[in-house]
Amino acid sequence: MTSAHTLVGTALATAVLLAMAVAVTPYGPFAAGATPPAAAVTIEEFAFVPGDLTIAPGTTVAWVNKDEAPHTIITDDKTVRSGALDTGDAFSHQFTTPGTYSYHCSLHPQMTGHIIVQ
Ligand SMILES: [Cu+2]
Repeated sequence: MTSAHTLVGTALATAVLLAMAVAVTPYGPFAAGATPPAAAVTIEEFAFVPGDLTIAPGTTVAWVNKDEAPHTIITDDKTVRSGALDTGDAFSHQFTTPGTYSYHCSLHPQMTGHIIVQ
């Protein structure tokens, strides 16, 4: 009977729609808008890219080393410092206080960058 098939089809469609509605409903700590802002700096060819990065307070910046050589991230005031990052390694830091943070690589002091929090 075609009417039975239609009924099953409608029930399936309703179930799918319900599942989708549940999937997009904000819930708990993963509610929409609660995802902390993030930004990335890549390290390549002995340079930070981008060299100057402007972010909003609360943003977590992740540096990823794409060079063959190890690199570090250290702010000039030494309040933020990573260990040596090998190829593919990452280091993250959340910046909460507005200001301009100058940093460099301790292994290659000519490598410099700025995180501008505003
Ligand atoms: Cu370096």
